Amino acid sequence: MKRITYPIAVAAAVAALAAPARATIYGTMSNFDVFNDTPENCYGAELELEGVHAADVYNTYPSHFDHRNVTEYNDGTTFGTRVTFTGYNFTADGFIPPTPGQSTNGHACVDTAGCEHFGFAVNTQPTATRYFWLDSNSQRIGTTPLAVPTPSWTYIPPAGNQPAQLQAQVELPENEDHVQQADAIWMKVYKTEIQRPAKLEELMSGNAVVPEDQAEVETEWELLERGVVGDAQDKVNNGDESVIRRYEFYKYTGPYTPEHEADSAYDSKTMSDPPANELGDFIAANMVAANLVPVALVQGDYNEDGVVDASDYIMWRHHQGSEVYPLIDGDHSNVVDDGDLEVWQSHYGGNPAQAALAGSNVVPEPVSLLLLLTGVGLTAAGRRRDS
Ligand SMILES: [Ca+2]
Ligand SMILES: [Ca+2]
Repeated sequence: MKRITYPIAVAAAVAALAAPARATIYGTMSNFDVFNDTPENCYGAELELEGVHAADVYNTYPSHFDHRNVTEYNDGTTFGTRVTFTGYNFTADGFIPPTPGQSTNGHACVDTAGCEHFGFAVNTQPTATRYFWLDSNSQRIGTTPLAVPTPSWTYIPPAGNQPAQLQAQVELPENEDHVQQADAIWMKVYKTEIQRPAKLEELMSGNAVVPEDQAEVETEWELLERGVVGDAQDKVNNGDESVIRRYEFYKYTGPYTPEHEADSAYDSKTMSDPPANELGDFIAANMVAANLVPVALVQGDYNEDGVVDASDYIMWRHHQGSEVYPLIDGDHSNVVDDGDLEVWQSHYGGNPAQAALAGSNVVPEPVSLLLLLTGVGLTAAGRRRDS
């Protein structure tokens, strides 16, 4: 177990030192659940990625929306990309405000009404990330972003005898609409490194790449308050290609000062956990990865496993007609359609002759694969002629 303290005064100096190296992180991704904490029913969501061009958003993970729209914005001082999800399809009534005290482990909302599971993968890291719920007219509900603390990364390349270093900072979103300062929350952080790039779909609670064991605890407990930045800096071992963190957030239920600052009795030197009366419900888990080497996206590799095979066909078939799976949109037509099947076919096994044959709904034995592929290939060709 490793405990790290966070001298806030040092953070600015570290950030300044590291600023020129920002671009050397090749991809960042984030995966998490969010409950609707607005007073209204929600029908859509908007993800705002500051400092990121639309072409650099290469994957997203919405669970329950029919449509995805990606637009760039530029207000003269900052630019970025907005990814807007509409057409909520889990229930007709949108998703309702939550029951107080509900919690999530970072993947529960994939199949649960009342909350939503989000993920995104970008080729450059955003300078800020904001989330908004949308009403039935696709308008933002309120002007304050959701209270999803979002880590940002800074990479310092190796120099001389010094190994590369990676700094992760967590900042609570500003809460400008409220006269009173937002509530404090507890944060616990787990960390691991792997020797290959992480994938968005892997960043879910329970997945083998996600650090969740006590031995992988990086920050035992830290109390976050508005304006306070939590950050961790660590050496990157040779060969590590991805650094993955799991952030857990819990309610702070301890006393506050008249200025609404947390008045906690927690002492990290003498206590392993916060006092029982200060540690409230588990709010959320946020899985975040930084890929330190470029990821070569293979055309037609719709499940990101590095090869173009029948499993990519299965991905394509399951999501036909969807507008929310950019990774499967091989021909960039903004919808999963026959054009993407053609992209898959032309890269199948690196062999165009094999690619004339298409897949099945199970991964079959080699011999039956050919038969199954032939049948489905004909079906797909027939549909194209009809359209
Ligand atoms: Ca594949
Ligand atoms: Ca397409």
